[in-house]
Amino acid sequence: MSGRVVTNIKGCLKTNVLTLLTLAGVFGGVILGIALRPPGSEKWAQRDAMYVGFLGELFLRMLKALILPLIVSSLISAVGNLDLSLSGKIGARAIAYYMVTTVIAVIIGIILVVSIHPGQGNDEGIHKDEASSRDTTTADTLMDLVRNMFPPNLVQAAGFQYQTLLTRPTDEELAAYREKVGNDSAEMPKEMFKISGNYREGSNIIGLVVFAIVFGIVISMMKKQGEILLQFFTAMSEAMMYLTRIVIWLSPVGVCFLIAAKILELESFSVLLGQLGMYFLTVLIGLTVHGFVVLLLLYTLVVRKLPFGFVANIVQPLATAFGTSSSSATLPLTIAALEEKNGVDPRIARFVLPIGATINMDGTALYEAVAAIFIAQVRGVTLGLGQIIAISITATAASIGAAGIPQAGLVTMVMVLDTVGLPAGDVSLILAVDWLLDRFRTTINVLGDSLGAGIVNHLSKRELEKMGAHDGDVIKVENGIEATQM
Ligand code: 7O9
Repeated sequence: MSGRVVTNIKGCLKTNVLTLLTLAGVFGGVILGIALRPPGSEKWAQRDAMYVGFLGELFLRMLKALILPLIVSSLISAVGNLDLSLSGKIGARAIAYYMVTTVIAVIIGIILVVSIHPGQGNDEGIHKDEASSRDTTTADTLMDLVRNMFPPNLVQAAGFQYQTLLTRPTDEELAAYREKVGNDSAEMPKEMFKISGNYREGSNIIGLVVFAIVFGIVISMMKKQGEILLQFFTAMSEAMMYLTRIVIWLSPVGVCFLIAAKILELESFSVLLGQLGMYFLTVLIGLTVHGFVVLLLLYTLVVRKLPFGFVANIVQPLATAFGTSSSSATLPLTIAALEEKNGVDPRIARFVLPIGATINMDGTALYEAVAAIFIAQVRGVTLGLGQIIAISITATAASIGAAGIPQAGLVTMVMVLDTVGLPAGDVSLILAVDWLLDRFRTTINVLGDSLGAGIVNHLSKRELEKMGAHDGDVIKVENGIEATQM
């Protein structure tokens, strides 16, 4: 017994050391970047920056390797280990939390951008790239999202996402169209372009998540017959967490070099102080208010406990989210921190967090709403209440669907701009600061997912206890067997 206490204390010390090291990695990366490229000097050649970022790149590759087997096995094992009615309840609680918090995030963003008014109504001085136009319509994008939920081939879904393609008319077709409408400078509307589809590189995470959840439900309905599969996926999920606990130790170094390399290849820092400065600040204030006031308040009210200990325990994944700007790459570390330090039941963490990483992006929703209205302000377009509501709805939808849309970052932003008739190319107005805002909003995304898991865990505690204690390793399969025998 005392041996266990000693190992517990050792483990506790170990994990805090890791948190401190990761934070040191973030600051070390900033300092290293600035030291290698003093303010005012030219950006580094891409190749040289790549050398500096190499260790960070390796770290990111290792994390990404964990994601696919981890989410599939975790979801199947978590859903399979729960009673059907209970997994339904837990899922509903999580979805309710995601909806409420995302809507609040968008509202905060809109209130701030309308009252701060960062776009002065002239676009001089903002660096513009060549406008990139996109042919697919918003309806196409949303239907692709639904198509991606049902992949026809699971092996293909591990590497490719479906995307609708519209083909512009050939010269002859255009001429025929112009003749028909009797106007020789008319453009053919997008709706008349030829439709085809192709598979783009990038995992179809939404499809895999949907399949894994349904598969978990089926295994749980099969009772005894499904036990061997449940054991397999539970052991798989454990193995991936073991791997995570190894890779986690690379995060200080990885985060440090990722950030340093990013600083080396930046165009310039001055955009942060110029016209985009106010926009940058607006998003940053919004993210801070949402993440550190609203979400923490919500946690305190629901769980009836101060949230600071909980947050202190997830600083390590938060710092990694900042360093990698990817909430999915951070997911293994988020699960580990919640289970091992915050005592969240693995059946909750492994069920709710992969879904949260996929569809719950408060920071992204807030950012997209602010960005669209900022661009309208810069363009001198006045938006009515109806248009602002339309932006909120699309920004919410875009944040939920991002993982199911190929090339989500740009595409979803264009979708939001589209709702108020702003041209796709205007995305380029904000690209200069996007890399940094991405890091901040990813951190808030991970914070939102984690607090959500904590809240759902609290709300579901009694039901979980009724189902049987659970201690996070393969033993839980036995609980599953007991449950099915009753
Ligand atoms: C941000 F569930 C998982 F973990 F397996 C999972 C894997 C991949 C979940 C999601 C994804 C995924 O591909 N997500 C995705 C997210 C794809 C495209 C865009 C985004 C949006 O990302 C955020 C943003 O840009 O605002 C942010 N960088 O949270 O990672």
